[in-house]
Order: sequence, then structure tokens, then C-alpha cells
Amino acid sequence: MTAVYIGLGSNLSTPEQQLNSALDALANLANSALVKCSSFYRSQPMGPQDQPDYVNAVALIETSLSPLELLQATQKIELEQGRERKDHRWGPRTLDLDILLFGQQLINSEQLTVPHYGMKEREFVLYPLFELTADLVLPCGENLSKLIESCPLNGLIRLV
Ligand code: A4P
Ligand code: MG
Repeated sequence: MTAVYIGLGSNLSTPEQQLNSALDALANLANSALVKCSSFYRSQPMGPQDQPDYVNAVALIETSLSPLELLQATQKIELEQGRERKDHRWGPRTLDLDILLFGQQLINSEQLTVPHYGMKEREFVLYPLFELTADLVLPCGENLSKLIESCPLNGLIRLV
């Protein structure tokens, strides 16, 4: 089994319900177990500002699926929750599931880049991840606690 961190994000159609449904789906994933999930956080939209705030969280699962099998599964969950892929980048979405870390693996294929390319700069990824595993070390050798020090909250609010 490999420990995998998944970033969850939504800013359409009652985002907190979207995240809860996604967690149910992750808990029912084949050959996998949902270990824990961070609190939900409200975050300012990164990218176009004419869209609602996001709700973000990070989940830890253990899985014996391969990285591509997991990507297929998470994309299926996105589609089941009404995700539409639009042309313009970083637009609003009902559900986004990003594979942040897959054990200590480095993956650079056409379909998958792991660690996720933006995770080291995003407050809505780093703070929930820190809540789950404060002593996490990334595959590149960087400490999560160090990355947090140079990452402003940018209005991130932990929801109860
Ligand atoms: N892909 C490659 N690597 C990965 C990975 N590690 N995890 C590929 C998941 N997918 C990965 O994804 C496009 C393609 O990326 C997939 O087909 C897969 O093969 P997508 O979900 O269709 O596109 P996207 O999410 O719109 O694009 P992108 O660039 O991945 O956006 P991000 O980085 O996901 O950012 N603001 C706040 N506050 N909170 C957010 O969560 N999210 C975004 C989207 C914008 N602004 C946000 C938030
Ligand atoms: Mg994405």
C-alpha cells in the first residue's frame, strides 16, 4: 500500500457537499482505504477573480492502485459530480481532485505530474497538508514546515 495525498477543491454547487461526496467516493475506492481528511478551508480563488471562493481540503488514502489507475478513478469521481472541463484555465468547478503526492514517487508522464506542479506555493494545499502530517518531507527533500513558513495565508480560513 502506498500513502497518497489528494487535494480536493470546489467552488460551485454547494462546495462543502461536493467535498463530502468526494470523500464518500474515496472511502469506497477499490483496493484503497481513506485514512483521514483535513478540515475544510475557505480560500480565495487562484486565477480569475470573477468566481466564487473555493472550499479546499486534503485527504490521505492508502492504495495499491497504480498512479494511473488512481487518476482514472479520481477523474471518474469528478465527472460523476458534474465536473465540466472548460477551455479557460483555472475556471470554476464543482470538484477538482489533484494527486499531490504518491508515496515518495516522482512521476512525469503526459497524464500525470507528481508531486503536483503547484502544490509548493498554494496555501490551500500546504496548510491542510500540514494539519494532516506536520513532519512531512517531500520527495525533493524539502520539509513541509519550511514551505509553510514562506507561504502567506492569503485569506485562508479554516472552517469548523
Ligand atoms: N494531471 C497531471 N498531473 C496531475 C495530478 N498530479 N493530479 C493532468 C491530477 N491531474 C493531473 O486536469 C488537467 C490534466 O492534468 C488531467 O487530465 C490530468 O491528466 P484538470 O483537472 O482537467 O484541469 P485543471 O484542474 O483545470 O487544471 P490545473 O492546471 O491542474 O489546475 P489546478 O492546478 O488543479 O488548479 N483556487 C483555489 N482557491 N482553490 C483551488 O482548488 N484550483 C484551481 C485549479 C484554480 N484555482 C483555485 C483552485
Ligand atoms: Mg486539477
